[in-house]
Amino acid sequence: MTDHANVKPAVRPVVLLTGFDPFGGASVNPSWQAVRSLHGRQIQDRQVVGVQLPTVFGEALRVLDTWLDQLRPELVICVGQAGGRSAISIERVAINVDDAPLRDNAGAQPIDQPVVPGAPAAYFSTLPIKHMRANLLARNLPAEVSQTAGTFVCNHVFFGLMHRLSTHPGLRHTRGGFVHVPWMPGQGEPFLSLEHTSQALHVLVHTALSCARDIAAGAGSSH
Ligand code: PCA
Repeated sequence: MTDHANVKPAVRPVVLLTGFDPFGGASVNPSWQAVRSLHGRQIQDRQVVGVQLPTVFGEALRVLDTWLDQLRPELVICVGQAGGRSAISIERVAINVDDAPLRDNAGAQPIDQPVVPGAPAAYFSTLPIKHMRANLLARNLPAEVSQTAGTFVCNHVFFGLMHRLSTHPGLRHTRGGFVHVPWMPGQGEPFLSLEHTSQALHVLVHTALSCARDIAAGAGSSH
């Protein structure tokens, strides 16, 4: 399911942002609310396209792949909710593991399964994660680099994205990664206002487009 199925093929470079639908009994997901608020915006002369992914193993990646094929974006940032985290979490690494702590929105709960059989154990984000953290902190937005995106649907999508970008010839120049956002008000604590989460995503897109290399070009941050 996507909310923007009528988006035309790109005439200008595209930034693809994805968020998830609510899961685990919640009625909202701030990742989608924030992504939706940026849909249709121009950032550094790029067109931002926001797409909602289902919180469903397998199906989320099928939807993502369709949009990657259609848009051939320059940059992809997938966004998910991480209840309990207090900062915008810029993920460093995706692992080839599905190990669901709860059922997804289709009732599945894979345990100890690969996201992509035969694929590498892990991929690093190709976003300038330290620059992104620095630019958020400089604007008084809470930010951290996270070493794990978990083993639920978010990591599944992050891994599937990075595998696709590293293996599909048409996406060789596309950079991508994953960001977790805190709950929004009303979901529990700690929370971050939707305005701040949206503002943070805008800063992250801007930073990724501006910085081809990271501050300290090391593991996972040299692209
Ligand atoms: N967060 C979940 C999946 C969907 C979402 O927004 C996760 O962290 O895996």
